[in-house]
Amino acid sequence: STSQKIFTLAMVRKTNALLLGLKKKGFGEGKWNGFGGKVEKDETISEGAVRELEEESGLVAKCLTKIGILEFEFVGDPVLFEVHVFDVTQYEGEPVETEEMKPQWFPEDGIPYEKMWPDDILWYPLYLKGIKFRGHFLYQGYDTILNYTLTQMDHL
Ligand code: 6U4
Ligand code: NA
Ligand code: NA
Repeated sequence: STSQKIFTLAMVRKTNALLLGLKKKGFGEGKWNGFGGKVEKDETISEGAVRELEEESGLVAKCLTKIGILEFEFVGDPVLFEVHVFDVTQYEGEPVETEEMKPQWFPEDGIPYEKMWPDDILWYPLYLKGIKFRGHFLYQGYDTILNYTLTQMDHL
């Protein structure tokens, strides 16, 4: 039987720049990524997004907008990973390096896709244009997308 794990991914933006974190350990180690993690039993998905962003970057989100839902399957793994993606345009604090992440601002035309999950180059352009989306990706290992769907959404 298939089980499902729910994750958050917070995308932090300022004018023409995006904050990414270099993941120092765990799932996605060595990749540049948005900030997030597993949603816990006692919290909503939005609460999880706010908590994980603060744990990993030091920033406190003041305004979150859900912009996408991404599903990941890995060949040989029965778990379906569901990642809820949020745009964070208002926050308090300054990014700090944490145990998990090293934060850095990137210009929108200088995103380091070659050091990111291979699905990111597919959906970031929608995100950066303000288009909501739903995606499903079948991975073989962590580097190869065997097939995927990506759909623009009016509502999530
Ligand atoms: P623990 O176990 O508490 O240390 P936790 O921080 O809860 O870990 P983590 O860091 O394993 O969870 O969560 C994975 C993070 O990676 C989430 O923010 C979702 C994100 N993520 C997963 N697949 C991704 C992908 N293909 N593209 C992407 N982000 C992805 O941009
Ligand atoms: Na995390
Ligand atoms: Na966590």
